[in-house]
Amino acid sequence: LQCRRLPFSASASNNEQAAAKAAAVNANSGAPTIFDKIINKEIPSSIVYEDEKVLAFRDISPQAPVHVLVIPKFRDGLTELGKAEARHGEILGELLHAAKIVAEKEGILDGFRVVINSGPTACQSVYHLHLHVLGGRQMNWPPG
Ligand code: TR5
Repeated sequence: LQCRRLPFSASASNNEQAAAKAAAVNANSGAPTIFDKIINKEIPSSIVYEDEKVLAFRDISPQAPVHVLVIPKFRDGLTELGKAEARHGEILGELLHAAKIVAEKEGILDGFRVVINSGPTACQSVYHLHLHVLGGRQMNWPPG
């Protein structure tokens, strides 16, 4: 696996690369992830938006001035987008709408990016579906 993670303002962290590899080994095992502890407030996070079904909080390793993760509070089998089924349609729509609310709250409606990494080859490292909302700087294309 070559999951190079280049933090916005620092060099790549060996810890993060190791974490991505370890997570890939357990990919889709269905085991709880660190996000469950964030949802349950067992671990503090910087919450940007929250409702009954969705939680949005700042990424601990921001890749842009604004980097917020949007997650479903109930994973319901959605370890990754690649596991989505028809019954997930409603929550998937709500997650996208929450991403827009986050962009509005963060003042980046003029331009922002939503990213979903699905699976080890896409460098997914936490197996609880999440949208990355990125902005506050000029975004480039294509992504790495
Ligand atoms: O690599 P993928 O797409 O799976 O994204 C997972 C994201 O979760 C990464 O951008 C990580 O920086 C982020 N992450 C990981 C942890 C964490 C977090 N964001 C906020 N708070 C976190 N805590 C407390 N612990 C983490 N391990």
